Amino acid sequence: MIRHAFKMKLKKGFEEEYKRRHDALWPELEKALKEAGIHDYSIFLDEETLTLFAVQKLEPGHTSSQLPEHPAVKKWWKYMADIMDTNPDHSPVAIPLTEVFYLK
Ligand code: RM4
Repeated sequence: MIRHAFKMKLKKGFEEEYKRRHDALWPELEKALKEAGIHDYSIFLDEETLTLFAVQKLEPGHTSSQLPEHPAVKKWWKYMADIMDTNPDHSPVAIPLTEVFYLK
């Protein structure tokens, strides 16, 4: 089991909107993430810097590297692009983080 952590960046003024959209996460996106072997997925917001801290578990044999090709993911990224820092393909700018501590 891999624990994968990364950070993204929210645009100013969209704190409530970001939460609102995730409270209403599309079932098709949830299905795509779970079928790719992702679970226990949290995103926390640092309200001071607008850094979004994400941490997720990847099951052995996960296919998360194929998610950018999934139609639901592409659609979600396009939908979220107005409120996050994104790459030209609408994917969020996601910077991997290094684990330095873990208490099980
Ligand atoms: C985030 C971002 C991530 C996605 C989550 C569900 O805003 O788009 O890529 O995994 O939503």
